[in-house]
Amino acid sequence: MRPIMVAGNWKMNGLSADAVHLTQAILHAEMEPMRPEVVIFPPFTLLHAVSQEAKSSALRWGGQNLFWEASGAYTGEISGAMLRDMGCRYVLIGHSERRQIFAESDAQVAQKVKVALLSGLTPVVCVGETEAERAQGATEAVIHRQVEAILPLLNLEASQPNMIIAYEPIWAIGTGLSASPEQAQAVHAFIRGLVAAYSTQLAKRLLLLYGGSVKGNNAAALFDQADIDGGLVGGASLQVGEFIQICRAAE
Ligand code: G2H
Repeated sequence: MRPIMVAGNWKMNGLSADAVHLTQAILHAEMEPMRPEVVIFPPFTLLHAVSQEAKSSALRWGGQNLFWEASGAYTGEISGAMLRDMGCRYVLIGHSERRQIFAESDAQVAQKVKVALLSGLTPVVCVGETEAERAQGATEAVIHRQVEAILPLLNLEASQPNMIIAYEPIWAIGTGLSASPEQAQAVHAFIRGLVAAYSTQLAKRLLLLYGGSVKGNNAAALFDQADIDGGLVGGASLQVGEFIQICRAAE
């Protein structure tokens, strides 16, 4: 049986006081011992505040992005070692907002996954199709292209997968219109099948998160699906009560 994970992607929201408040609220929600594993992805500026609050708890945190070089003249960028220095275990890579607004390509996503792994971080790699691609019947082709770009980086020698994949249909992000559990399950099963072509063992153990308007009232039905191992939560992760309800739906 796979573990379950609920991850909160705060995106570009929050100041120090918000980070302290949100982190303390999660810690006080009496979810210890935590099942699911709860991970928060604050903006870089809040990583220190989160780490100070959460350092002796089961709560984990990660960065929302990183750069593929280790150091140097790359103004405004953040390295894997810098994230590790902030106590991060995870890093989001290839979120659709990075792919769409900052034109990140599949090749760049793969470079970032590679450097995350070298830095000792677990990448949470986001994939997903646009509304137009779904309407054209191209969902599987898009997911296939995005997933195949990173699968050569799977460590086939390891007993556990070295990455997590999050399926986030772009038409469901921040729109309030979540994919139905059946729609999400179909794509998750497709992704697991792609991984199985590399290793059936790793495919069985790979965590596949769903993201896109996950809320307290739809999380349980999504997490009940056979190939959905938790959620990557955006807007609702900024509302304490809602986020905790989502975590409880995964317990
Ligand atoms: C998708 C998701 C979090 P939201 O971006 O990664 O955001 O839950 O607001 O749709």
